Amino acid sequence: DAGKIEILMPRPMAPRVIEQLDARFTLHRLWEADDADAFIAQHASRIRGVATGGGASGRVDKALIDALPALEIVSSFGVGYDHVDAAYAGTKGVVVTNTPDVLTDEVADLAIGLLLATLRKLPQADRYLREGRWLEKPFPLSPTLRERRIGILGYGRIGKAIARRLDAFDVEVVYHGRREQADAPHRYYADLEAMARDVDTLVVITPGGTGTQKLVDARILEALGPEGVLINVARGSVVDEAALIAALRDGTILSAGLDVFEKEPQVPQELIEMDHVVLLPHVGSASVHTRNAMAQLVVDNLVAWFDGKPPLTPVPETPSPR
Ligand code: 8YV
Repeated sequence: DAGKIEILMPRPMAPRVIEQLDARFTLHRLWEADDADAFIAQHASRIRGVATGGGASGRVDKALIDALPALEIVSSFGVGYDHVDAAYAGTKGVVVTNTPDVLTDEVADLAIGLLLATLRKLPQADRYLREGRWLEKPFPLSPTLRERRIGILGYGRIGKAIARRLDAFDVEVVYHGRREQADAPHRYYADLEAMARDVDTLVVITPGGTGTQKLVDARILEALGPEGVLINVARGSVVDEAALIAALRDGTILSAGLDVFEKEPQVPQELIEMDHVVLLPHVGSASVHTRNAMAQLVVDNLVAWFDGKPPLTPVPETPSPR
């Protein structure tokens, strides 16, 4: 393999990523090393790219970036890249890429499904039937999407796709984000609490990371009110989970549909025991079709870069690459 460009993969990724990287590069599988630090030290001077799938074992932090002096690019799986210190990578001239666009519709579809499942209690109704309880009496009437006012927290690519879908459901949609967006067909709130007061349904689809830590806290949940429904398809870190559990327990809000949690895959027992919430194991983008497209984009970013071309989907922290 002399002369091949060397890539580090901290944790296992999809077979199609591994196969394609193996064919083109020398791929170092960090998870197979007995001593990760020694392994990195041994290969560090030649590693020019990192491919990562995120999660705790896929973090690319300052320490890893500093340990790889020849590093040029971090190709990360997922649109969210809070597991990569992209700001620090930027200061070192290291390109960071993510996998936007290819998952936008999939995550927006899931958000709508989760919203409807939560309001109309679809998982509960399924359990009810299987338990034979329909034979005794009809399933209790559910809350509704009708006449709801929905606030989208995070009006980026996926937030807009969710808003577009909701327009077809004839409900009022408004949004909050860092700034008002030109030509947006939905009303903007500069203040999240003011929006939470005016709506009864909050859909969280803002990036994770330090800037959005616990943005949805006890105050916001209180403002959402007793008919309030919280849908989170973003990151668990954006919601104060302890405050959410308290709000669900004491009726401060009505219910929640959650695809993400603070310490995934750990889900608080209090939530698991609540029958009025819908809980999903982070499946927003998790269809075969979309995960394949995301995996391919991880490969294509590395191939483009090492072919001397610009990266396909650099994150904004990356300083004007090529
Ligand atoms: C993935 C996601 O499950 O794209 C994202 O930001 O949260 C999901 O599509 C995750 O990135 C996998 O690590």
